[in-house]
Amino acid sequence: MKKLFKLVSLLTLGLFFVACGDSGVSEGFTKSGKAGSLDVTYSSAKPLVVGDNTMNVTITENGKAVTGAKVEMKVFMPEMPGMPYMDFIKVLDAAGDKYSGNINYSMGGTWQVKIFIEKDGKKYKHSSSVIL
Ligand SMILES: [Cu+2]
Repeated sequence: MKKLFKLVSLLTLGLFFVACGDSGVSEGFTKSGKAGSLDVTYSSAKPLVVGDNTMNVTITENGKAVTGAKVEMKVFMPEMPGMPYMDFIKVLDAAGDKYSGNINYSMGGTWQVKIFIEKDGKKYKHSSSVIL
């Protein structure tokens, strides 16, 4: 019941953000793409910041939610002059059709994003990037 309330709160919050999207205030982050035959969306209710971010991933196949998958999110920054390679890897927690977890972006700049999905013995990969 508590979970349901939380979900409803999040949905309400989501609607609020959509409704207020034009103001540019408190706008979240969303990005979508493919992982083989899967459609992957990853998002954050708040704009991405340097440090901790709660990232949510939803996956569909032919418009149908993919549940029971193992979803791992990896963000990394290649080595640059004066900066070593850095990454952050997390197996996301599954709740129904939503996978979520904390991702720490340790500095500003462009982060490569990989989302690894294992479902029914098959492996999929979504490649993306975010700029902080
Ligand atoms: Cu860097």
